[in-house]
Amino acid sequence: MSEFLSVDAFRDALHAIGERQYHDLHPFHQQLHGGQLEKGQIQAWALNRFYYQVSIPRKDLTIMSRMDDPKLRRAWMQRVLDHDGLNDHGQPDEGKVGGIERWLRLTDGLGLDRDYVISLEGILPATRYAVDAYVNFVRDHSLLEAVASSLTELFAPSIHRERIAGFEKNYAFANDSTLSYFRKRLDEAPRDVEFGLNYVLTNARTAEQQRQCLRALRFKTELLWAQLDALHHAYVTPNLIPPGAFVPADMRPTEYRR
Ligand code: PQQ
Repeated sequence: MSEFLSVDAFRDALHAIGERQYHDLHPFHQQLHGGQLEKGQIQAWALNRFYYQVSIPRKDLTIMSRMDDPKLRRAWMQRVLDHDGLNDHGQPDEGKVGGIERWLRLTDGLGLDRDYVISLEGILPATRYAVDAYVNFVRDHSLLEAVASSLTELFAPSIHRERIAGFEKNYAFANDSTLSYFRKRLDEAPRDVEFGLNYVLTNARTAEQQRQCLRALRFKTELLWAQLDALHHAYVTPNLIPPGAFVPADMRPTEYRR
């Protein structure tokens, strides 16, 4: 049995999970940010990641449905609005455009058809399973574990900064519109994560609860990692695209036969 950790030791243990296994370490991200991917491979990443984007508000609303305290729900509500936005059009309220619309500006800039992206028809089987696992996790575990699972956002601003710099340096599609999602998250994520981290540090009152939180955060890093494994397998090497999944214009899909 592990023992109860001091607040500082518990915080360090949460951070250590990010150090060890956050998806900034994944080769797919390193190639993406380092300018080593072709446009079709980046299209595949953005298309698949769109399912994560649209599922985040479903995940946050699932968490909210488990909260009894209106104050807590009000605070958490901001996350849903950040992604869903208060309008879709930009002018004159550009600041109120949500993350989903901003992500679609990225997929527009990459030359993907919006209706196809929104249809989710081209995503990889593993993307669907990994993302759904997140929504199911927050439904099926304690509220404390659900909040803890969101704490990968501790590590997201640094990957977003790396991505903005890497895209600007390496890819012609990088511009204010295609980067707007990531720039906006740099303001939003620190506020979310401060709240979430505080909640977890305050409400994990036993060694068992601390352990559950650490496991929840680990589970989350794994589902992020699994998405990149699947992208790498389909679109980098061995480049085996599952039947029905998106095929970039410059790739010839393997024919699967019985
Ligand atoms: N994670 C959440 C969450 O768990 O509630 C919300 C977000 C993330 C975002 O809005 C993100 O943009 C985001 N971005 C990345 C990334 O680009 O690597 C990772 C994560 C994450 O760690 O879950 C999030």
